[in-house]
Amino acid sequence: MGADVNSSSGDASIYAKLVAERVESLSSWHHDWSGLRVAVLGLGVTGFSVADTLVELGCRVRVITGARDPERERLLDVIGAEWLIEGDDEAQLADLEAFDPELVVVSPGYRPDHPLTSWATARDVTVWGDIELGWRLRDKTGRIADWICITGTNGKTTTTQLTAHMLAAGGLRVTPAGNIGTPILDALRDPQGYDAIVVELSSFQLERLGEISPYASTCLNFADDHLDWHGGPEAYWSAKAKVYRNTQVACVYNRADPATERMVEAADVVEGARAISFGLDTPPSSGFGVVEGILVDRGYHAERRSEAFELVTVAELAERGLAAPHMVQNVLAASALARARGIEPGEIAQGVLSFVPDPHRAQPLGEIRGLRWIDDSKATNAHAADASLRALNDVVWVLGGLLKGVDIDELVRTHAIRLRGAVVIGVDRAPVVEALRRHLGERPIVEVSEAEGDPAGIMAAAVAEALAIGQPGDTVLLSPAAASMDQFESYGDRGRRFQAAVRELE
Ligand code: UMA
Repeated sequence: MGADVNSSSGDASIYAKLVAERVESLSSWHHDWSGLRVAVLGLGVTGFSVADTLVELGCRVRVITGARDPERERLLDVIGAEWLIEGDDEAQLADLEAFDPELVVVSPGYRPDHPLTSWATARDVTVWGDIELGWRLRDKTGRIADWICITGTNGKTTTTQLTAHMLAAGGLRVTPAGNIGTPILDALRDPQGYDAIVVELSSFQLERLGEISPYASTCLNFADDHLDWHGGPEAYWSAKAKVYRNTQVACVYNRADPATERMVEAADVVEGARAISFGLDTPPSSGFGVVEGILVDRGYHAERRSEAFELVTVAELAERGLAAPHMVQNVLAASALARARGIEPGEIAQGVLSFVPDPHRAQPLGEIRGLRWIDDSKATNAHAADASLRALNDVVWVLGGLLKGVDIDELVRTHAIRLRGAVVIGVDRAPVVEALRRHLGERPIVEVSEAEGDPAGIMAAAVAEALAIGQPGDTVLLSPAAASMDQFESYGDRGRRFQAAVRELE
C-alpha cells in the first residue's frame, strides 16, 4: 500500500514552513518586515508598543484583546492597526483564525496555555513575546545597547533602578525597561539610542524569552510565586533560570540562595562569562559582600585573592534608609552588574548615595498614636513579606489579598513569634485566617470584610483594627504577601489608601 499523501495539507505545511523561515530570519530593524501579518495579543502598554512598532516597520497588524481601552483603540485607528475587542475566547479564536497570522506577538500577562497561543503553536505559527521581538530590533540606531537583565522573586524593580542609576553615575546613557513599566520596544525606539538598557524581566516574560544574549544577568532570589500561572515550582524555576542563558560577561547570583547558583551552573553562557556571587557575608574571591560594615567588591580586583574594592558603608546606607538586609543585597547585586559593565567603585558609591527608593517598599510612615507604621504594600508575595517581617518585632500585621495559589502557612509559622496580632483583608480570607489561627493561639485575628465598602473604607477599617490591637511601641506593618487586584487597582493604590488612612489618625 502506498503512502497516504494529502497534497493540500502537504502544501499547507510547506507554506507554513516557508513563512516560519521568513519570520525566523527577521532579526534586524533594517530587515524587510513589510506586509507580514502579525496578530498582537493584548492591548496594555506592551500590546500597544508592539503594534506601534510593527506598523512602523510596515507589517499588517491586528490587535486582539479581551478588554476595552478607548484611548488605545483610538490610537490604533490613528496609526492604522486593526483591532478586535471581545471578551469571549471563542470569538477571539475565530478572529485569529480568519486573520491567518504569520506571526503572533503575545503580551506578558497571557498564560502559557492560553487558547490563542495554543492555537498558533499547534499550526506552527511563530509566537514571540515582546522581549524576543525587542532583541531582534535592537539595532534601530547605530548605538546598540548592552542589555543587563534582572529577575528574581523580589527586589527586581529596586535593583533595576539602582543598576541604571549606577550606570548613569558612570557616564553611560541608560534606561530601565521591561517589567518595571516601560516596554522594551519603547526604550529601543529612542532616537538617540542607549549604551545600556537595564531590563527587568518577570517570569512571564522569561517564559517566552527567545534567544537573547544579556551582557550581564542576575536572578536575585528564588521563592514560590505565580505558581498558578506557571503550573508548578519546577516550571517557575526553569523560567527564571533562562535569564542567564547566553550571558556574555557576568552571571550574578545570590550566595545565600542555592537555587540561583544552580541556575548559573546549568546555564549555557558565552565563553569567558564569569559567575559572580553576592551576599551579606565575607565574599569569596569572585564575590561581592560585607566586611566589617563595608560593602566590598572582590570580583573585579586584580589582586582579588587578598584585596577588595570598598564601595560604600552600611552606616551610609542606614542614613538613607537602605540598610535593611534585603536592600543591602540589592545594592550588592546592582554593584556587581554595574562593575561588570566597567563602572568604577567611586561611581558606584555616588550612584548608591544619590538613590531614592520608590514608595510602598517597607516605607516608614513615622510614629502615630504610639505606634510605628510601615507601608510595604509592594510585598505581593510571601517572600517579600518575609523580608520585611524579619527586620521587626511586636508587629500588628495587615495582610491578605490574591494569594495566587501560594500556601501562606510557612510564612505565618516562621513569624508567629513576632506578631502581636493580625488584620486580614482581601476577598478570600479563609486560608489566611486558618493559618493565623493555627499559629497565633489566643492573639487577636480580625477580618475586614467587603461590608466596609469601597477600597478606602476597607483600608480605614483595617487601620482602625490595627490601632486597637497595637500596644505602645508596636509596629503596624502592611505587608500583604498577596497581590492587590481583588480589592484595589494595584499595590500602589493599596499603599496610598493605607497611608491616607494612617494620616487620618494624626
Ligand atoms: N489580556 C487578555 N487576556 C489575557 C491576558 C491579558 O485579553 O489572558 C489583555 C488585557 O485585556 C489587556 C492586556 O492584555 O488588554 C494586558 O496585557 P498584560 O497583562 O500583559 O499587561 P501590560 O499592560 O502589557 O503590562 C505588562 C506587564 N503586566 C503583566 O505582566 C501582567 C507589566 O508588569 C509590565 O510593566 C509591562 O508589560 C511592560 O513590560 C506589571 C506586573 O504586574 C507591573 N508584572 C508582574 C509582577 O511584577 O509581578 C509579572
